[in-house]
Amino acid sequence: MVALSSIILAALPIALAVSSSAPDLMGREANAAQTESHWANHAAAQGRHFCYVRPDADGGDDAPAIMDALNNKCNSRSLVIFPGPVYNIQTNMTTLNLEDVVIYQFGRMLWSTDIDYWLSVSMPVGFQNQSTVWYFGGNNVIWDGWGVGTLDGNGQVWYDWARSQGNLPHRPMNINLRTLTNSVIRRMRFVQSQMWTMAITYSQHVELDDIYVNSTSTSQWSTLNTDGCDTIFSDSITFRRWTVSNGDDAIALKMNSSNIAVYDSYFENGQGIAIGSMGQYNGRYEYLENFYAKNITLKNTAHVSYLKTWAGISRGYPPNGGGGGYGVARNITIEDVKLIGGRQQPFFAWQCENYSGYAGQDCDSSLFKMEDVAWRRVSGTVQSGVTEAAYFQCSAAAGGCDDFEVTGFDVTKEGTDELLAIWDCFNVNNPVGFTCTESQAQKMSSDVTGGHGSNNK
Ligand SMILES: *[C@@H]1O[C@H](CO)[C@@H](O)[C@H](O)[C@H]1NC(C)=O
Ligand SMILES: *[C@@H]1O[C@H](CO)[C@@H](O)[C@H](O)[C@H]1NC(C)=O
Ligand SMILES: *[C@@H]1O[C@H](CO)[C@@H](O)[C@H](O)[C@H]1NC(C)=O
Ligand SMILES: *[C@@H]1O[C@H](CO)[C@@H](O)[C@H](O)[C@H]1NC(C)=O
Ligand SMILES: *[C@@H]1O[C@H](CO)[C@@H](O)[C@H](O)[C@H]1NC(C)=O
Ligand SMILES: *[C@@H]1O[C@H](CO)[C@@H](O)[C@H](O)[C@H]1NC(C)=O
Ligand SMILES: CC(=O)N[C@H]1CO[C@H](CO)[C@@H](O)[C@@H]1O
Repeated sequence: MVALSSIILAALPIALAVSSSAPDLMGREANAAQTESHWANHAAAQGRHFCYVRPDADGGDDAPAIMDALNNKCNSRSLVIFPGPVYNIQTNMTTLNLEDVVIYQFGRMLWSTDIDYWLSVSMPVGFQNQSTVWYFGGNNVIWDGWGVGTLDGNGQVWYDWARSQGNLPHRPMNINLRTLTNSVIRRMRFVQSQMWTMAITYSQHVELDDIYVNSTSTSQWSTLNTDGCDTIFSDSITFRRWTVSNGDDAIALKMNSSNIAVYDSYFENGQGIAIGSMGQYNGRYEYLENFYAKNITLKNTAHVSYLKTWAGISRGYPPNGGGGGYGVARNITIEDVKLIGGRQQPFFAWQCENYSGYAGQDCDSSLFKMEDVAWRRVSGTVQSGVTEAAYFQCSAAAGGCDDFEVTGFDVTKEGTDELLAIWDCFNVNNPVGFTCTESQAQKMSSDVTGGHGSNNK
């Protein structure tokens, strides 16, 4: 059936084949089935250099050929086709200077499982000791996977190796979108990432549309640290129609992220949307501002969203220790949320991050300010053990949190119509739309060990 339709579609006029508004499956089949000469003509018509990168016939390492295309012949004003089916990635890649390049990826890039090799080459991302095995950047790049193009980190070997321990040194994320500007990544699939799926760093004006992320473990070991995407030192990044199924943050904003937006997305099993953590670097200022999310469905996630800063007292060093940083998280709005079986408080904020031992101490010491945060029209259910709507631990030294708003809240315990009614607050000034119920400071440590998530911070 599939083969037959590809043959028929391949014979159809080009106009249908390249129309991105063609029905999804037909569009994909038609394009995957196009010949090299079809794409060569397409490139010529647009005055672009052309690269058609086939996988190595003997199953050897495809990374050199991919880099050669993106760094040399097809580095600028180009069309690059990856017809597939499978590219074996056995060495690390750096492709940073693309200019006006269109990439159509129909195949799957599959990373090898040589953990020792990858640990030996993983390249620094420049934050929290995070590292990667692919630096990708450029200007005016369109990278389109037509719903089939896939990066597959072969993550199960990493999940089994990590044995549910967080932030192991040199464990690489799949890709670091780095100094990427005015670009679009769409219809791509990212599965079984080695660590984080991706980080976007030093980038501006990037849209990521119709993205599928799934990192699922089949063993007893978890997919801790398999974040969908972290933004760091970046501005104007838009996520549309993401599906994320993983064991950590779906999308996380980290140091100096601004004007980040998420629309029409579905997140399951992980932590939800993370704002932070922040203030991890002693004495350093950072900001997270102008975040907007709308129409988000979360299933079996820890939270809708959580904000976290480290304590004001610095202990240890990143990635696993830190604190003493300051700055501001402000103008954060999350609207039209459907929650299905949330695992913990829908809303969470706290200012005393510290990995082990000192979690929950010095909670009033952070100078990091959190303000102007709104959650509007949040409905759905949490699992039966959850009692609190929110846990907001704001730091006294920062003057507490200002202008926290929750309106249109309708979250009940599964199987009941019992609305969550406990709003556990510390130093929340003039809450809007909710009333803080009496804080129970002594409850704190049990709430905390109950797990706001010992994730990657
Ligand atoms: C591969 O990794 C090594 C070690 O991090 C680095 O020196 C080298 O530049 C990297 N090569 C590419 C092509 O990314
Ligand atoms: C993080 O990086 C710093 C600086 O390179 C290094 O001193 C430290 O040991 C690293 N920590 C871990 C846990 O890898
Ligand atoms: C994620 O992958 C797992 C394992 O393949 C699968 O069972 C699950 O349905 C996938 N989730 C989504 C949202 O596609
Ligand atoms: C909300 O997002 C979902 C995808 O998660 C999409 O199917 C739906 O059309 C969106 N709703 C609106 C009103 O845009
Ligand atoms: C974060 O932004 C602040 C304020 O602009 C700036 O001082 C700081 O250098 C930035 N941090 C980094 C690492 O770029
Ligand atoms: C708040 O963020 C939104 C984007 O979500 C932006 O349009 C608006 O201008 C920001 N408001 C302020 C006061 O910066
Ligand atoms: C993981 C980590 O760095 N945690 C720190 C929490 O605080 C204690 C006390 O100073 C440090 O020893 C830990 O390193």
